[in-house]
Amino acid sequence: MVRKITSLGGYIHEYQKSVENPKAFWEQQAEDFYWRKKWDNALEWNFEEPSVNWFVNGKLNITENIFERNMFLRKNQTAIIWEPNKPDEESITLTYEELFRKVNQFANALIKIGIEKGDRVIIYMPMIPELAIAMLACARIGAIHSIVFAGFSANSLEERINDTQAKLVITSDEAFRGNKIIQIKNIVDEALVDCPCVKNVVVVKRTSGKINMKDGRDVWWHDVIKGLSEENESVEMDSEDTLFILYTSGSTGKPKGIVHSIGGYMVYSAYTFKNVFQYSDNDVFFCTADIGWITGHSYIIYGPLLCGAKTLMFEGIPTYPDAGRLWEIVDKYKVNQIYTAPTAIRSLITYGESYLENKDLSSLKVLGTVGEPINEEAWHWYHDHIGKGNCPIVDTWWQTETGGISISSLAGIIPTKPSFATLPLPGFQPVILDNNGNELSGRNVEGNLCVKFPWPGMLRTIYGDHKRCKETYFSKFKAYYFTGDGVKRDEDGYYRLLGRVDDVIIVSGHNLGTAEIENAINEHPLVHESAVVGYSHEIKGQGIYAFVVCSELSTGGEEGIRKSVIKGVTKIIGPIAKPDKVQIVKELPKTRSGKIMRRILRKIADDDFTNFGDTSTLLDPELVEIIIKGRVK
Ligand code: 7RM
Repeated sequence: MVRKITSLGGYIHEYQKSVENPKAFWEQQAEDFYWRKKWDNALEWNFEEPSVNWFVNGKLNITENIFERNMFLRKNQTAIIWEPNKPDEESITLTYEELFRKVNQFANALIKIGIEKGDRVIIYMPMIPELAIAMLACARIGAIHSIVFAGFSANSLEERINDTQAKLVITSDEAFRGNKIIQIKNIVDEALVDCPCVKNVVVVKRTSGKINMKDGRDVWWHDVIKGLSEENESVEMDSEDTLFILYTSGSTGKPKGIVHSIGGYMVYSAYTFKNVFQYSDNDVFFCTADIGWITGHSYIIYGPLLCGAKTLMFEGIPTYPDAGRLWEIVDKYKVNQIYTAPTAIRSLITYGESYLENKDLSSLKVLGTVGEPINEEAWHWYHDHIGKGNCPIVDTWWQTETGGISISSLAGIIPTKPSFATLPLPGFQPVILDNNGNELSGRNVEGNLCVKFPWPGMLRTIYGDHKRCKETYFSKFKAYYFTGDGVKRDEDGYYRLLGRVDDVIIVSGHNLGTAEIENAINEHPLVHESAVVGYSHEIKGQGIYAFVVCSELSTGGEEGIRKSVIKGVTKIIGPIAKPDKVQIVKELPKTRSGKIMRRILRKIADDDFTNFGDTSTLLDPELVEIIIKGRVK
C-alpha cells in the first residue's frame, strides 16, 4: 500500500524527512512495491552530465505492480470505467482481472508481431479501452510506448515516428470526438509514406468507417488477438530501463522526446496520486485529460492503477452533447475526485450554470486542476458551483519532465489559496534563482523555478539527444534542473507560478513551442518570416498571435494569406496550434544582431503599449509604431 499523509503535521514531518535523508525517504516508499530483485543503492546522481539513477539494479515489471500485486485484494474490483463519446452508447467497466487478461492477451499479440524488449511502439488512438490495454501490454513485454495525441497532424506524427524509429503503430479506424469523426487511420497512412521503420500497424475497429488496410502491413486488433492466451509472463526490467517516451514542445527546434524510466516513475506517480488527491479505497477518480498528454499517463493510468484505484476514462469532450457532460458523468458514476484544466473550467463558465441543474455533484470530495495557472474567477467558480464550497481545490504544478505532480496542496491537508500551487510534494526540492543563478531564499521573492535535488519521477534524457537535455534543463543554472517557469514565493512560503520565462505558449493547457508554429507558418510559399507570441486569452489561457512578413500578397490579399496561414499550421501541426490572430507586417522588430524582439511583440499582442523595456538594441524604432497601428484586436 502506498502511504498516505493524513495531517498538516504529517506533511511537515514527511517533507523534512525527505530533505534530510532523501534516499531513506524514497526507499521507504519503494518498499511498498513488488521488486523481483531489490536495488543495491537507492540513488546515484550528478546534475552536470546529467545522470540520475533511482533504485540502482532493482529489477521489476510495472504491470506486475498493477496486476499481480493488486490481484489478491482487487480481482473483482473495477479498474477502468470507460464512458463513450455518445452518452447513449453503453459504457464499459473492466475489473482488475478482466483488464489483466486483456493486457496479457495483447502482450502476446505484440510478441507474435515481433515486438521485443526495448522496441518502440507508437500509439495514436482515441480514448478507448484499447489505448490503456496497448500501453500496459507494451510495459508488460518491456517495449517502450510513445503515445501521440490523436489531434496531431500526419506531419507531427511522422516526425515522432521517425525520431523513435518505431516498428509498430497502434491506431483505430476512426475516432469519435464530440459530433465529429476523425479519420485517424488515414492520417497514419499519410504519415507512414515517409516512415520506413514501421513494419506493422494494428487497427482497432471503433466506428466501422471505411478505411484502407495495407496488405502485409496492417492488421485488425480483433484478428491479431484471436486465439491468443490471456496469460503472459511479464518481462523482467531494470529500474532504469525506459518505460515511455512522450514528446513535448520546446522554445526552439523540434519536439523533445522526454524519456521516463520504470522504477522511479512508478514510485513517484503512485505516491503523488494517493497523496495529492487523498484517494481512498473505492473512490472513483476522474481525470479529464487525454492519455496522449503526461497528465493522462500519470493520473488516468499509472498512478491510479498502481494504487488499485477505480479510474474513469472518457472518450468525448466536455461540451458534447452539451456543456453539462462532465457533471453528468460525475453524477452517473458518483465521482469522488475530478481533475481537469483551467481552460476547461473557463470554457464551461461561459455556458452558464444552467448545465449544473439536476446534476447531483454531492459525491465530489476533491477538485484538481493542472496545466496552467488558474485565475481567481475560475478558481471561485469551480469551488462554489462544482464543489459547493465543500471540496478543497488542488492546483497541481508539474511538467512532462517532472513525471508527476511536484508543487501542489494535498487535498484537505495543506490550506489552499486561489492561484497558488502552494507547497512542494515531499521529495521535491524547489529553489528560486535570480538571473545570475543566486538562490533567493526566504519569503517574498520571485525568479526562475529550479530544482536542486533529484526526485524519482524526473526525466532521464531526451530521446536520442542527451546533449539537448543537458543544454535545455541543466546548463542555464549549473547543477540545477531548470523548469523554464517563473515563480514567486510569498510571505507564507507558498509558491505562485508566473508562466514560462522562455518562449513556450500554453494554449488550453497544451504546451506549444513558438518556434514550431513559426516553422509551420514559414512553409507558406508567400511567407518570408514570422514571429509567434502568446497573449492572454480569456478561455484558452494563452492565445496564439502570429506576426507574418510576406514577400508579396496573393490575389486573395491580406485576408487570403491569413486564412491560408491558419490552414497550413492546422495541417502541419494540428488544430491546437492554429493562430488566433495573424497580422501581416512589413518587417519584424529586430535587434541589431538580427534577433527578433519578442518581448515587444508579446506586449503588442497583449494590447500593452507601455514600458517596452530596453529598446536600445532595436534596429528600427519607428517600426514598432506601425505594428501597433496594424494590430489585430
Ligand atoms: C502537467 C503539464 C508544463 C508547464 C509548466 C507550467 C505549466 C502546469 C501548472 C502550470 C501554473 C499549474 N505538463 N503548468 N501546471 N502553471 N500552475 N498548476 O501540464 O509539460 O504539458 O506543461 O505547464 O508552465 O512548465 S506540460
